[in-house]
This record gives sequence, C-alpha cells and structure tokens, in this order.
Amino acid sequence: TTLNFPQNFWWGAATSGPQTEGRFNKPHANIFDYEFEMTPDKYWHGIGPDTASNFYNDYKNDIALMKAAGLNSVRTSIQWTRLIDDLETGTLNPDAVRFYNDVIDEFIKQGIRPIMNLHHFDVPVDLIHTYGGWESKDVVDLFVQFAEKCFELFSDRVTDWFTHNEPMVVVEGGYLYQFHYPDLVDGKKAVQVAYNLQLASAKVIAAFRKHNKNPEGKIGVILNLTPNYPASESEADQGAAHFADLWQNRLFMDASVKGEFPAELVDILRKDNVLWESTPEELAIIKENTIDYLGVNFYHPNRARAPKYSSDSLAVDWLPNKYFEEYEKRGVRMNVDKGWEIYPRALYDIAKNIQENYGNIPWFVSENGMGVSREDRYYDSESNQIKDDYRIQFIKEHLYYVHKAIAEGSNCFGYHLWTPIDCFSWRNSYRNRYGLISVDIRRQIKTLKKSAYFFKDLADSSSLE
Ligand code: BGP
Repeated sequence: TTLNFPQNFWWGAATSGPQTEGRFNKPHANIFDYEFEMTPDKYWHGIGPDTASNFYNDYKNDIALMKAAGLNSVRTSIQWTRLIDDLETGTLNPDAVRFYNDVIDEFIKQGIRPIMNLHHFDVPVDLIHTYGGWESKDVVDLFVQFAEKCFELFSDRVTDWFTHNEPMVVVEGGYLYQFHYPDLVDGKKAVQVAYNLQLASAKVIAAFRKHNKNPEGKIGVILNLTPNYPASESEADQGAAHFADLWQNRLFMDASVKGEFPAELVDILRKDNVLWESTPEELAIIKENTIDYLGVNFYHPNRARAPKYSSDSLAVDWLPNKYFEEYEKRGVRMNVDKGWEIYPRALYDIAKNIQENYGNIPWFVSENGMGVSREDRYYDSESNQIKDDYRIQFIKEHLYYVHKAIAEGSNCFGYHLWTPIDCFSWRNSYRNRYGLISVDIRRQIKTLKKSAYFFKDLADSSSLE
C-alpha cells in the first residue's frame, strides 16, 4: 500500500548552529565550546565544536547537498554567541549578520524553507559565570534582547521561528543529571530554570508579535515530548510514570499551549518547598503569549519506574540504558549504539495526546532519528555510499504512525529527521552519526548516504511505498 501525505508537507531535517558551524569568528564561547576546551578528552579524533562540520565556511556546498537529499525545509539555529558582540548591550557582530544573511538567502535560493531556532542549549558560558545562566531572570531579558535583534534582522525572509529546542533537556542536563554544563544536581534550581525558560519563551513570543516583519510569520517551541509508560503494572511504577509525564512533558506543553502550568505539578512542588519564584505580571505574560504551532522531538519513550522522585533531585528513574540488560531479556527493541529504545508507535500516542488534550494544535515532528556509531562499517565502495538501510527502516516505521495519526485527524504538517549532515554532538562528539549525508571528518568530505536518495523520493512524491 502507498501512504500519501498532505500537500505542502514539510519534508526536512534539523540541526543547530553550534553543532555545525564551528567556532570560526565567534566572539563568545557557549557552554559546549567551554566544556570541550576544559576537557580535551571529549574530542573525537581531535574534532569538537571548534570545527564541527564547517558549516560556517562550507554552507553553500552543504545546502546544495541538502537540496540533493530532497529537503524542502531545514531547521538550524542562530547562535547567540555569534550574533551578539556585547552580551550586555546587545551590539551586533557584523560578520555574523553577514553570515546568517548569506545562509538564509542561500536556503531560499535553493527552494528550502529556512526555520530558525533561537536557543539550542547554547547559552553563553559568561552568562553562567556572571549570572548563573538560566537561574537568573536577567539572563531571560538578555535572551529576549538577542531574539529581538534576530526578528529585526531576519524576519522579513524567515517566516518560521522557534524559541527553544528541548527546554527540558536544559533543565535535566544542567541541573539534574549532569550531562550539560554547569553539571549541577539541584532540584530547587532545576525548577527555577524550568520556569525561567518558559518565561523566556513567552517574552520572546511577545517580542516576535511586535518586531516580526512578515504577515506569514509564526513562532513556536520545540519540545521533546517523551511518552512515559510505566515499566510495570505496579501502582508505584504507574505513579512514577504519572509524575514523569507532569514534570517532563506537561510543564512546558501546558504552559506553551494553554498558558498555564499544570496545577497538580505546582501543588507537588509547592508542598515540597521547591516551587519557582514567579510574579503575577510574569504569569500574565506566560498566559498571553502562547505558541502558534509546536515542534515535537521524538527519539524514544521512557519506561518510568518507582521511586517517583525525590524533591531535592527531582530525578525520575527512567534512563533506558541503565536497564539495558533487562530490556534485552524482555525483548524490548533497542538502538544498541545509543542505548535508546525504538518504539515508533509512541509517535501515534503523542499525536493523539495533542489532538485530544491540546486542541489539535498544528505540530510537526521536528526531530526523529537514529544515531549509529562506526557507520563506515556500512560503506560500500562500489556505490561510494553508506548503505544505511536501518535508517530507512527507522524512518518508514515512524512515518507509518505519523500517517495513521493524520488519517485520524491529527494536525501534523511535517517530518524532520535529525539530521541533514552528520553533525557534532555535545554528548558524543562525532561518535554517533544521524545524517542523510556522511562526513569524512578529517578531510571534511560530504557524501550522500543511501537514506538521502530514499528521502529524496519520499519528499518529491510526498508518499511512502
Ligand atoms: C536532541 C538534540 C540534538 C541532538 C540529538 C541527538 O536531544 O536536540 O541537538 O544532538 O538529540 O542526540 P545525541 O547527539 O546526544 O546523540
């Protein structure tokens, strides 16, 4: 059977500035530039954020390759640490203005819709050292200042904007699980950071409504909506799953779509004395400035298990790779390289949740993908191609459920793979590869994988065999 997708469906791929551009001519370091500088053993064969995939110098070639892979839309991000020269006063770095103008124009010239995100974990490290980063509401306002510059400079040509990518990962990585700088474990701070990120998103939306130059312009947020299924039938695991859903998903989702935090979560946090500090004025801004549309990043579901959480760490016990052996015994499908479960049906559950509980707001899959290490194992010299059939299979299975949801009325308008071209990652540098296009990292040679040809057919026909 053939699965047909709607007209004008966004077929594309997502990446971010800090993961592709390299540090060339950047006036400031973000937290990853800083971490890699401090911990050289994080580098993969000498490659880190300073080179990445050299998009800063090679963007024309990269965009041509994206076109060859059939992408009609691509998301990347504008780096705060590149665009802004003086972080306090918000003066511009002219080289960055030129660069982002050129990139946007090149996308448009190639017929690719450029989608711009403003925060992809890449807060300037100096703002962590002087203000405590997202713990501080001063940083919220500095971010709004940066966003305003972006709208003034680029919103005549960029119609699609997002405030944050995966704000919950900022909270978890930096303040609970120690995988992003500043690597703290502090439930109280985590809660404040979550609130401040939401406040920042709402204030940026308000700024967009004021400064946007394009009547077609829209703004949203990208959330990693992760279904939390209980690891067992036990009441304790069900309670853990319920809490995890409130904290990991509903906090940002309710606030972004409905303008309000879930009352049940607020009660729990208040009872435990970790509730954020807010003012009525701020809550009114959050209430007023909800999103136009939503991006959903989905890689894997969580299997939540008791204990529910503890209020000083707020850590929910779910990390799938921790239970890897047990999962294997139970026959759960895993992406072994990444330690993530593969469960495409979760995308259908996400779509249904949006349809039933969030007014069927327009949304798209803003990231989905499969990270594989040592992908050169699959290189075929005859076709000069990495034969990534597993990725094609992965995409097909996820699209099956996207299609099913659309057929049942879901307002899903696109599917973006992570990522167009193998890119740098904060957690694994260049170990895991996700791209439709491979990078020979030492020589910076980029080649379409088998999946790129598959994707081109998919995008051109907007249908799947
Ligand atoms: C998402 C991020 C991306 C990307 C991806 C893959 O959470 O939005 O920036 O890196 O995950 O994860 P990783 O690179 O850690 O394998």
